Amino acid sequence: MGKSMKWIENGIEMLSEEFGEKAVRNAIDAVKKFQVEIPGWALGTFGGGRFGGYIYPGAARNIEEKLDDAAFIFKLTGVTKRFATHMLWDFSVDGMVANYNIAQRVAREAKDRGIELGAVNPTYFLAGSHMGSFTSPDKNTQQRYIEQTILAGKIAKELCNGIVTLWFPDGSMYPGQVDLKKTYQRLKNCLVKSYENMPKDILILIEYKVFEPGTYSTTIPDWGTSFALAKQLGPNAGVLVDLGHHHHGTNIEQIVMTLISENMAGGFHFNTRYAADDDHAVEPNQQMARIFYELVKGNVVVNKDEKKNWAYMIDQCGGRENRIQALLHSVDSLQLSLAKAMLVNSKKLEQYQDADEIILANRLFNDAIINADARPIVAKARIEMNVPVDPIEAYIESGYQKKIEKERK
Ligand code: AFD
Ligand code: MN
Ligand code: MN
Repeated sequence: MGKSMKWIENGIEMLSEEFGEKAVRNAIDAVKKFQVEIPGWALGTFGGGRFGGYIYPGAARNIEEKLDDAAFIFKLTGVTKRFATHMLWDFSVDGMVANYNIAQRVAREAKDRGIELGAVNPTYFLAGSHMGSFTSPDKNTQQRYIEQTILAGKIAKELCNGIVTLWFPDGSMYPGQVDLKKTYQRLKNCLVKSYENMPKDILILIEYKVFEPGTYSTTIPDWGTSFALAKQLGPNAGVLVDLGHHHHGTNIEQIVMTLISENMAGGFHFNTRYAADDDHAVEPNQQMARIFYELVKGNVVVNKDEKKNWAYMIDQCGGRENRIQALLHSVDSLQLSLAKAMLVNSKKLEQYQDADEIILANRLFNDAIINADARPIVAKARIEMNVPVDPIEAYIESGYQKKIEKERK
C-alpha cells in the first residue's frame, strides 16, 4: 500500500458517500475482529519440489524457527495469533508416530513467542500410506492412523484451540484399482472408531478434495461426502472447505450457504488456485469476496458469539515466492475481501431481488464486491489496531529477511 494518511481519509470519505458511514464503520470493525490461522507447513522447507528442490532464502529449518517467523507475522498483522500444526511434521521424531511430549514443548515454545497453537492436522500421507490411510487393507496401518487421530484430539483439547482438521490422501488412479464401496466403509469405520475415543468438546472438521493424489477417485471427493460423514459422527464434526479442492467453476459460495443453512459446523482453508490444488497465496479476487458475503450473511464470521464463527485458516505452500511475504499477502487479501462483503447493501439488494430487477441487483452487488476499493478500510483498521498500514512494506523495512538469510545459511 504505502499510502498517505490523506489517501486513507479521502478513501474512507468516498466509500462513506457511496455505501454509508455506518457500513464503512462496520467494515473497519469487522477487519479488526477477523482472525485467521497460519499454516505451519507454509513456513520451512516443504514444497517447491518441481523447481529442483528450490527453497526460498531464509526458510525456517526447524519448528523453533517456524514459530519465530509466525510470531513476527503476528506482530505485523495483529490478527494471526494461531499456528496450525501437522502431527508427523511437528510432533514426531520418525515421521511414523506422533509424540505428546513434543507437542507440549512446541505449545510452550509458541507461548514464549506470544502466539498459540491452532488446528491440529493428523498426517495421513507419509510413509506407509501408499495403499491408503484409513482405507488401507492393512489393519495395522489403519490402527496406527486411528491412534494418531485420537492423539490429535487430546493434543487439540489440552494444548491447542480444540480443533482437529482431517485431510485424507486416500483414493485411486485407475478404475477397478480399489473397491469404491469397501474403501469408503473402511474410512467411515476408522473415523467412527477415532471419534468415539476423542474428547467430546472439540471440533473435528473433515476436508474433501476432488483429486490428488487420487486421479480417478478420492474417498472424500466433495462436500456432500464430508457432510454425510460429519452427520454420522455427531455434533462435534463439520466440513472443511479448501478453495483448491473443487472442479473449476464450482460455486463455492453456494456450498458455504448450504452448510450454514443446514447448521453444519464449518471451516476454511484459504488459498488461490489457477490450475489445480496450487496452494498459492490468497488473492483479493471476486470469488473470495462473494464467499465472505455468504459468511457475513450467515453470521459465521466476526460474530460476537465466538462459538458461532467458523474456523478460518490459510492453507498455502507456494514453491517459488517468499513465503513470509506470501502469508502477509494472504491476510491482506482476506481482509480486503471481508471489507468488500461488509459493504454490500443487503436491504437494497433484497428489494431488487423481490422486484425481479436482475441487472440492478447484479450491479449493486458488484459495486461492493468488484468495484469498491476497500484498501482504505483495511488501512484504517490497521491504524486503529496499532499495526503497520502496509505489513509487507514493514516486513521489508524491518530487516527480518536479511537477518534470517544470514542466520539460516
Ligand atoms: C494437502 C491437502 C490439503 C490439506 C493439507 C494439509 O491438499 O489441502 O489440508 O495438505 O494437510 O495440501
Ligand atoms: Mn487444505
Ligand atoms: Mn490442498
